[in-house]
This record gives sequence, structure tokens and C-alpha cells, in this order.
Amino acid sequence: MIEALNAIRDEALRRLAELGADAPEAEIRDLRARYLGREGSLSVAMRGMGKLPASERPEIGRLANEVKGAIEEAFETAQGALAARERAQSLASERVDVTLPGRTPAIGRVHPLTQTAERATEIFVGLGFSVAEGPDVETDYNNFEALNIPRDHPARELQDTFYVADDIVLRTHTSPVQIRTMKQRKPPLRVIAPGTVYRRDDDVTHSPMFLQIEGFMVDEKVTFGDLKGVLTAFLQEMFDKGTRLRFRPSYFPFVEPGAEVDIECFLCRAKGCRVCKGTAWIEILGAGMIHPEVFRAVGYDPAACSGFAFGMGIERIAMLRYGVNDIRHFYENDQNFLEQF
Ligand code: 2NL
Repeated sequence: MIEALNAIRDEALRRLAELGADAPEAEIRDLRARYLGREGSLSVAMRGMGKLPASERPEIGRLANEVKGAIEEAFETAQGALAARERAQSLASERVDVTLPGRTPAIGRVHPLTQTAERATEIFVGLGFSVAEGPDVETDYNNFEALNIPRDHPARELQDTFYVADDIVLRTHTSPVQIRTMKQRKPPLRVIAPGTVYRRDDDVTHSPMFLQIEGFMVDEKVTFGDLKGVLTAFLQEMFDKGTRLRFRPSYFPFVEPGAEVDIECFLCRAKGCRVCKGTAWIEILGAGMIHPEVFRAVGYDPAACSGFAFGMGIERIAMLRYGVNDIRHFYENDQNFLEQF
């Protein structure tokens, strides 16, 4: 046993010396494990200790500890020398000019679409609205049926909607969030639903995935006048204080009457330009009085309550606010574009 232990020490020290001064760190580590590791020669030899007579054990134990200590020390010295050599090398090759100015860290910022959605949300919260969210994957019922969009409506065509299954779709607007909210709660309600929506659309002003904010208010006697007041207050905060609005009659299956809302072109001050296409007006959102069929679908009595609802695309508002002419800029993650906001 004594000879075996001495032989392990001698071999370990010899092999370490053979590695030489330039041995890479990994090789030193591997060699160390071969002697000192859990399955290393020393551990294996020590397993034989149990078979020794009790009288010999203290002496062998002492020797084993000495051998272990000697091997450990040799490896520590070798690793220390290696570290010192690497430090000396890097000090010799790296020149640090402490007088250079520091590197400005690239600080991120909030995406312009998020900024726009947050600003809109903030304004509506100021008007007493609360915020609701819901899943992007919706039932056909919440997305279409409850909103009085009949089975044969073109919005339900495969080329206009992403179907996950027969009766499951990627929501085409955030209205289903409002349907869920009305089903869960009772009037009076003032709620907005910001979020991602999906349509099979892809060109300079349309993306298959975009952001929307919808909102609604329901109480006993909500009128079209309330709708005009809320949207005027919102759009004057979002754009210019003096902005005038125009309500044009329009059709959406889930409202009656329905309207499209324009603001006076703030770019040309209503003289006619590229952005308003010479019309002096910019279409900004859709709105209307909630259809009785929608109230029935969520279990409200259309004779006992009334409400308005509206919806707008965040990208469109951001494009107008910041003068961006191609919707795809928002999705390309180009630093030169994003750092301007
Ligand atoms: C548009 C038009 C609109 C609504 C959205 C709505 C929601 C419920 C009930 C009734 Cl739950 N209406 N939302 C109403 C009118 C227009 O959006 O052009 N959006 C970009």
C-alpha cells in the first residue's frame, strides 16, 4: 500500500512535469482529475484501506493525506503559473488608453406603436374608462356571431380571417374582449380593449397582424351625443387641441347607426395635401350605437340600456402622428428608424 501510494505521487508529479510550462488549462485539469478526482487513482487506491489491519491504518492514512497534499500543491502551483502567464500576456498585448471617452451604452426605448397605444389608453383612462384584455385566439361566436356578423358575411371568408379550427379564429378585432366583458359584468360600463388583431391583409398600409383599440360605454341612457363628446375629447388630446371632427354615416353590422369619424387634416390645415388626398379630412376611426342584437347576445335588455362603441387601428394613428408612410417600418426593427421616436 505504501509503495502504491508513493508510486501514485511520483507518477502524478512526473506526468505534470511532462506536460510542460505551456500546457493548456484543460489538460492540466484533466490530469488533475485522473489522480485526485472521484474515480482518480488516489481515490481508487484508498478504497483498499478497509481491508488493512486496524494497526496499519493510521500510518497509511497519514501517508495518503501527504500524497494527496503533495499532488494538490503541485497542481495548484502549475495552475497558478498558468494564470500568471496569461495575465502577463494579456497585459503585454492589450493597450488600455484610460483617457478615451467611455462607450455610450445603447439604451432601448418604447416602440412607437406601444407609445401610441399607451398614450391612447392614458387618455381614455382619464375619461373614466378601464382597460380589459382577452385571448388572441377566439371562438367564432365571440368574434363574429355575438357581433351580429352573419354566417355569410364576407369578413368570414377564408381569405379575410385566419382559422385555427372550424369554430376557432385569430381575432379580427378586439370586440370579443368587449363581448366577454359585457357577459361577465353589468352596466354601467366604460371599457377599452387594446390588443393585437389578425386579418389576411398585407400591403403598404395593411399588415396581417396589427394593433387595435376598441372601446364602449353602456348605461341606461347613453346617446350619440355622448359618443361625439368622448371621441372629440379623445381625438383633440391625441392630435391638436382645436381639431374638428366629421361624422359620416357608415355601416358596421354591430352598430346602428354607424359612423366613420374623420379629423381635419392637421398637416395642410385642411387645404388639401398628400396625407388627406386633397380632401382636407383624414379618416381615423369607426363608431356607432351598439346594435340591439349585440345586447341580446350578451344577455342585456336592449329596451333597458343603450351604448356606443368605437374602434381604431393603432398603426394608422401612429403613421399620422409621426408622418410614417409605410406600415412595414414598424415591424422591421431597424435601429435607424426606431431611434427617431
Ligand atoms: C373600425 C370600426 C368599430 C366597433 C368597432 C363594437 C364593439 C362591440 C359592439 C359594437 Cl362589442 N361595436 N366596436 C363599433 C364600430 C366601429 O371599428 O373601423 N375599426 C378600425
